[in-house]
Amino acid sequence: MRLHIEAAIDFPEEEIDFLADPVLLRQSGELIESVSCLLTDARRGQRLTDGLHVVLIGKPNAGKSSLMNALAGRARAIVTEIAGTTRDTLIEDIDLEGASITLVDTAGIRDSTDPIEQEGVRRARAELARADLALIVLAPGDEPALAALLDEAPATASVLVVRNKMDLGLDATPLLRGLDTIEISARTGAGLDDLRRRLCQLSGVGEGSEGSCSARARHVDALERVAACLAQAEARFRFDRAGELAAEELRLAQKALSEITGDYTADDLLGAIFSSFCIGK
Ligand SMILES: Nc1nc2c(ncn2[C@@H]2O[C@H](COP(=O)(O)OP(=O)(O)O)[C@@H](O)[C@H]2O)c(=O)[nH]1
Ligand SMILES: [Mg+2]
Repeated sequence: MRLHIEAAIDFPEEEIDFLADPVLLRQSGELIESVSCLLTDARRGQRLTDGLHVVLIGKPNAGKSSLMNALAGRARAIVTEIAGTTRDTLIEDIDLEGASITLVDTAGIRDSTDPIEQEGVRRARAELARADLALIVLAPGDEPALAALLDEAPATASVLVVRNKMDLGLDATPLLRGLDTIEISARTGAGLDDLRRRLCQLSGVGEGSEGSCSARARHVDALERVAACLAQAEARFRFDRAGELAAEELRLAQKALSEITGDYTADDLLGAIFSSFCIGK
C-alpha cells in the first residue's frame, strides 16, 4: 500500500497504474483484520509467557487475603477479622496446570486518613493499572460497593466477581447481569476448583495455545500502535480522500512494526518503488 500511494505522490508525472481507491480500501481492511488477529494471538502469547496478572480488590474483610492464601496453598497473607489488616500489596506466583499466574493481594480500597493505609491503596491502584484480570471479591452485604470497584478496574482488564463467604448460607443479592460471577467460600474451599478453572481459561492455557506466538509486552505494544495507525490511515483515505495523510499514517504504522521486524527505511521504500514501476530517473 505504501508503495502505491507514495509512488503516486512522488511521481505524479509518471503514468503509474495507481491502484483504484476501492482496491486500496479493501487492502487496508484486510490489513487491519490481520493485525487484529495477530494482536489477539500476541496478547495470548504474552499471557502465556509472562503469566496472568491477577489483582484482588474488594472492601476490607471481603476475604481477599483468605482467597489469596487458599489459591497459594499456604498462609501467605495475614488474615484477621480486623478490617485493614492488609496494608501492603502482597505478590505470589502460582502455577495452575501449566498456567503461570501472579496473584496480587491488596489493601481494601477505601478512603482512609491513616497514611500507611493510604499508601497501600495507592499501591493497589498501581497494580490494578497493569492487571490482566481484576478479581473483585464481595462478601455478603458488599454489593453496594460493586459499582465503585468496577470503576477501579482498568478498561484493559477482564473482570471476575467472586462472591465469597457462601458458607454463611446468606442469600446473595443479585448483581448486574452480564457480569462474570463465581460463588466460593475461601474458608471451606467450596467453588475454588471452579475459580481455578476460570483462571486457567483466562490465562489462555488449553485454548489452542500451541498456535499463539510467544510475544512480549513490547511486541503487543508495537502492534497496538500499528493497529491504531492503520485505522487512522483508512479514515484519512476513506473520509478525507487525503492520500498524503494516509501515507504518513502508513509510514508510522510501518515504523511501529519495524520495532519488531527491523528497520524499513525510506531507501528501502524507494528501492521497492523503482523495482516495481518503470520510472525514468
Ligand atoms: N465465614 C467465612 N469467613 C471468611 C471467609 N473468607 C474470609 N473470612 C473471614 O473474613 C475475615 C476477613 O478476611 P480477610 O481474608 O482478612 O479479608 P480481606 O480484608 O479482604 O483480606 C476473616 O475473619 C476471615 O476469616 C469465608 O469464606 N467464610
Ligand atoms: Mg487482606
